[in-house]
Amino acid sequence: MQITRVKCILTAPANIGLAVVKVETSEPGLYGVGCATFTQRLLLVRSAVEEYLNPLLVGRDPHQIEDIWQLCYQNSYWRNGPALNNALSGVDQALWDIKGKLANLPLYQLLGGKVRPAAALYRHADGLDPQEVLDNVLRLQAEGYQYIRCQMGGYGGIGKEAPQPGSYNNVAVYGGSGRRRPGHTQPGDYFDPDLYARSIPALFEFIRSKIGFATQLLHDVHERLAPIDAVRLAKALEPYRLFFLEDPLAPEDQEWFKMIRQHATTPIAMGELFTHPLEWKPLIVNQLIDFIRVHLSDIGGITPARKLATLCEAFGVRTAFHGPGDVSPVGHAANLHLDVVVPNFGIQEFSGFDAALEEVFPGCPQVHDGFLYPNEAPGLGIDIDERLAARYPLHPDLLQFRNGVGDWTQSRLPDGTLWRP
Ligand code: GCO
Ligand code: MG
Repeated sequence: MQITRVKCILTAPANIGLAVVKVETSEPGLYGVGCATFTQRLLLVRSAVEEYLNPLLVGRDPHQIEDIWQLCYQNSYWRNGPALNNALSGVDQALWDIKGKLANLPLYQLLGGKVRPAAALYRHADGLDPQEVLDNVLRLQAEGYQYIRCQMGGYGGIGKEAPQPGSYNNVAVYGGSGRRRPGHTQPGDYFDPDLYARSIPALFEFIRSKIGFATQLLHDVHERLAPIDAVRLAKALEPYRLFFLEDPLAPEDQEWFKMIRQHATTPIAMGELFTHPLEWKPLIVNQLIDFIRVHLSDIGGITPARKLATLCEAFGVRTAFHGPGDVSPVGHAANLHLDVVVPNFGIQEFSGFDAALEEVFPGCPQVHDGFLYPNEAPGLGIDIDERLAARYPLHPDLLQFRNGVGDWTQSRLPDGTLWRP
């Protein structure tokens, strides 16, 4: 049996650009699918898949997953990075899908079998004020969710202000903080880290006073704070007993995790931006984080993720794989097959599937009462209907990530400095 073609399909059923790799084989009707979604740079991933990996892999034996993974990883000499890792993940997940189809077993069986029937999920509650966040928490509780992430005003918090280039003395900004901006700042998604950091303990005080402590609560800092302010926030949130505080620091600020540990017992989750083993290794072996939340396709797929989960197991770190809307349903299925087999599973982030996604991706895993259940079909148990996928082409702006200058990946501090989104 040989690989006959490796291609990359781009589609946006829920208006988020997704990339899915299909590996076809010489066996009639036998193929696999894998998630390769790097929504901000989809064209780079497609080029890596179709112009580099396809010629490298055609003619090879699809059984040899580890060898093919190592080949794709080493072949460019310079390795890692989100574009190459996503392309590699697409191939890797598709090969595991094929392996399951050949064995006529769902992937979780090949990975050792279930240690739990389903994965507990966390969903996101947001709102512009504490009451609106609470309303969304109550709605998710009523739907059966026992883990809820609370944000107020999205990443960077409340009080964001529309850009006003060239104007002086903008006083009444940032939700009444009175912080001023210098003149002639550039357009961007302005936020005030201080106002944000102060608003979050107050939010959790309010939510806990209304719902008590039975439901687990989480929060994502999304690297918006200066390191010492992240330390301060982790400490301030202790009384509200978070399940975890997510991405309190940027990967570049690694050394500061020690400081968080010295000052706070709030559990720490980290890693959706990781693409290189050297980013996670020190944090795990020095027990500086509690949950690893890598984005499976950004580290290269199932093959490295199961090794990473095993490394974490040895150091008491639990998994919390990244599960936003810019993971395709194929990627969510891959997360789930690992979630049900790893002993050190923590939680699974989930963004929900709308009707269009369910239609384009037959076999989407199903949610019951806050848990996500894998299906019993062989391999990943999910497919892509290419004809339907083509009905949701990417608008050129989505395809090339030509988002407006005021958009969220052009975040700025009150004085105009560009900051991490
Ligand atoms: C999360 C994430 C996402 C990312 C997104 C970037 O925790 O779900 O932070 O919302 O921002 O995946 O494209
Ligand atoms: Mg996050």
